[in-house]
Amino acid sequence: MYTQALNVKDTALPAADPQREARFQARIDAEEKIEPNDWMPDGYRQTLVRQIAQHAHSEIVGMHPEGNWITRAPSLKRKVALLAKVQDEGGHGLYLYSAAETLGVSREELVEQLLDGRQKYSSIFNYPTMTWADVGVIGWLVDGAAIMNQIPLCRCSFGPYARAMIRICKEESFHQRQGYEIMVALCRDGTPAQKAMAQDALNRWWWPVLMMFGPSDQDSQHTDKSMRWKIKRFTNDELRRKFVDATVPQGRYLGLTFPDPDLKFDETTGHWAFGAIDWSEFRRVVSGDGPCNRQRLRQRKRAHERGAWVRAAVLAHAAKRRAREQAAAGVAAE
Ligand code: BYC
Repeated sequence: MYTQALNVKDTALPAADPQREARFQARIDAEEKIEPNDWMPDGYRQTLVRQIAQHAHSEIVGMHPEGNWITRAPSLKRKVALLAKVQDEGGHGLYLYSAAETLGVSREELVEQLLDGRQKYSSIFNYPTMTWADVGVIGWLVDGAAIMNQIPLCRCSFGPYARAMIRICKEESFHQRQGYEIMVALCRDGTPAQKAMAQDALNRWWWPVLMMFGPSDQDSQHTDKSMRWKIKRFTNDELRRKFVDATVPQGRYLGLTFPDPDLKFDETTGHWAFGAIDWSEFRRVVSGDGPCNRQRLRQRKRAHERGAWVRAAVLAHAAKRRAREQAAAGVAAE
């Protein structure tokens, strides 16, 4: 739906055009949406392509950790819900690739850049799903963090991204609830062994989930510009803090303990204070050396190769249909 009449990057434009940039910034400040055929600074376009592509790749690679449990879900009801959730993630990836295509890049280019390592996907999907409780924790925490980060993106200044995010957020909130409901079943209605399994999953995922929000504000190289352009509405640290505040009471209701001895409610600020994040782990995972980085990319490459015949068939079908339509239009014109 976004792929008609694309605004292809005009390489003849001068590198900087202060007047146009000022008019562009005034539109952003007035909360107008920027649409694909509107003029935009190169940096704005590049930031969006980078972020939207990384987001799309995260949705697609994010299907793997949970997909791992579809065949082993503990009941038919759980299997149906998980299957639907994983399919939704595939759908989110497709909306996002379409939104990126309005900026003049093709989905093929973006997928190629994911597969050859030039583009990233979220660090969180490089961790393994060892038990069924990991599926609960992913829904509760990973989707919970995703919603916290993505609700503000519904107000992103770039129209196609903002509109895609509205639908994605509705689906993500269902994902979060299905995850939390698994946690309730394990922790409040389950056996001591099930609760221990849930605690173990929380212990392994808590810190990587906090890293999902990105580096701390002082180390985030893109936040200032993205906030000025209203691509981002909150900084990484602001969203991380909101997430911790929302999540700690949920964990307490489950009777779980967060793996952070420094986690405590600060009466003066009204927020939960938490311990130091190990940023060396984040950097290691983002640079390709996390527990599952190699496996995830291997799986994606294999899936891409195995899907080659589907892409060829779809293109051949589209070409045949176009030829038929053109022939029919030619007959009608005679
Ligand atoms: N992992 O300047 P910063 C989902 C990179 S999918 C890897 O703060 P920015 C789901 C960053 O790219 C969830 N890399 O960047 C799916 C930059 O490097 P480059 C995905 C990260 O863009 C299936 C550098 O660090 N959500 O919910 O201003 C199942 C400096 O960072 C990460 C999105 O993609 C990371 N975690 O802010 C379940 C949301 N964090 O590119 C759930 C959209 C940072 O210069 N994206 N980096 O080489 C965003 O909101 C922003 O891009 C971020 C980072 C907050 C993630």
